[in-house]
Amino acid sequence: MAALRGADVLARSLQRAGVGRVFSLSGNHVMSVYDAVHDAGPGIVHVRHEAAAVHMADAWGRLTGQPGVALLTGGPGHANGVSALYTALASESPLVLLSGEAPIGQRHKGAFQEMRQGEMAAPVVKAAFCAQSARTLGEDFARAWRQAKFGRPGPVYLGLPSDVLEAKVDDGERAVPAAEAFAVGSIPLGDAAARAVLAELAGARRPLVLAGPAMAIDPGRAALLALARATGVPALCMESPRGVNDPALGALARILAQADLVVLLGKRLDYTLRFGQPPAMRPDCRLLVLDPEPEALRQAGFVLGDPARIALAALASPFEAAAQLARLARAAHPGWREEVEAALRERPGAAQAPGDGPVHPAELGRAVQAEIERAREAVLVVDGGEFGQWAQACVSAPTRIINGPAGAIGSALPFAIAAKLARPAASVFAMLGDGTFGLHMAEFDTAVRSKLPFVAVVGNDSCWNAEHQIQLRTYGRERAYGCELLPTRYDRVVTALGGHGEQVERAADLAGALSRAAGSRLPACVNVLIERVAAPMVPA
Ligand SMILES: Cc1ncc(C[n+]2csc(CCOP(=O)(O)OP(=O)(O)O)c2C)c(N)n1
Repeated sequence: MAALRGADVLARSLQRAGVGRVFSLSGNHVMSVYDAVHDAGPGIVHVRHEAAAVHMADAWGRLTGQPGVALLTGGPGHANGVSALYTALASESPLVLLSGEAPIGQRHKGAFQEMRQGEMAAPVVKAAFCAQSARTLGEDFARAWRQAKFGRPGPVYLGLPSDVLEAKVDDGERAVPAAEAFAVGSIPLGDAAARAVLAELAGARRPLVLAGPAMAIDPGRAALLALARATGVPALCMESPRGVNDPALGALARILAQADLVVLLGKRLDYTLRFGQPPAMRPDCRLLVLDPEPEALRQAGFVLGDPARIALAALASPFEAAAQLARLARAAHPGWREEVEAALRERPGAAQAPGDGPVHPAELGRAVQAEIERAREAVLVVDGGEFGQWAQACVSAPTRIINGPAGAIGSALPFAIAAKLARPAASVFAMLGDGTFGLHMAEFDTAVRSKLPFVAVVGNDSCWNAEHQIQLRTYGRERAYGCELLPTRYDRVVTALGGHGEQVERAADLAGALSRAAGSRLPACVNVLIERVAAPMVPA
């Protein structure tokens, strides 16, 4: 039987898991893996910044349900990727980060780029560990894969010392795990607990089901819709860093303040729900906590400070629990679901009339919506900042991914590139502010090289406006300082990198520019000069 290097075992294990692409930036420690995938294993999308590779793996995980895989080099390469793990962690997105590490044989001797990489990743992953031998590397990868998917999904870090990658294993094929090693079970909600939940729902007047970001994916939204239909109880997903002020959830804050029972379906009781305290929630609002992690059940009582408000706490995978409840339910609560759905559709400011000056973000939103509706299949990607909130309020698509509860800006361009890879038939639109565009604009080169067209719509107000708005609100106009940007031609940056670029200064020119960009079959940027306005807000 043939001997294989650890790198070959890894490449074949990736293949066995069904990984078609890894998102990577090269470096000394992992060149053996590049060599190994040349023969067997996934293709490589080679990016321009390590954080972009991690963001791409994150989007891949959200769109396919299978962990996205990022492959980085050791030391500074790994460090560059770490901050993007936080976005995946907060969005509960399954991901495996593989980073090369200094050889085990040189550890503590001052090896090139030696760094405590697992410790560096630990606060922003579900688990972090390091491969110890070529023979067990395949099993390590399968373990990382299962951990990324199981329970509350999230990122897992596996370190790859370069001497482990280069070591030979006799009979190497046997070190590649069987397909079953990548299978993941789930945690069912028992029938008794399900009936108890349904009895509580039946006894409540204004119940709500709130799901966590793990369900903000196509099958999750479908499961929540089925649950709402079966129970008559509004069931929605919270994934915005603005929590109850999520611009895509209209008057959620008003509705939540009326609820007498809230089911947390894998949804953490955290800042997004104002910790369950009045006035965001009624002091007598009871909670049912269904979560795949025992720690989250304990945490809810701690955060609330009043365990008596928790009527029931049970371990369950949210998908399983939603299906189980829908199967056993009988619809009730006539009128309440309709009232909630109407409130969630409220969009103050969205009907903004066209003016003569710079384009209002709501107008831009309407133009993008029209383009999305023309597409046979569309994915909408939205980043943060004030423009991101307008986009989330005014634009929708059957599949949408946003920066998520982490509240970090910068993921939209990498997300869009991975989205085109995950959904080749879809038209992909990314909406982001001009400040945010700068974080990963070099990824247009990745998109051009990899032939992954999408349309980036930049709301260009020459400002880090979200922070500028904080200055206006908190310190006053005369003390607004340091958040100005230039009206840069980001469209020309994209043209220079080989893509399609357009600048739009008047609302009348939006439709033409967007449709040319979508039709260009190139990675495209429509740079729109917009009004500098605060995010939309539903009055309390
Ligand atoms: C990684 C990261 N850095 C900084 C911030 C703080 N931040 C949030 S929104 C924002 C401004 C974004 O500006 P832009 O993309 O131009 O959008 P605008 O708010 O102007 O519409 C900043 C700096 C953050 N959330 N994440």
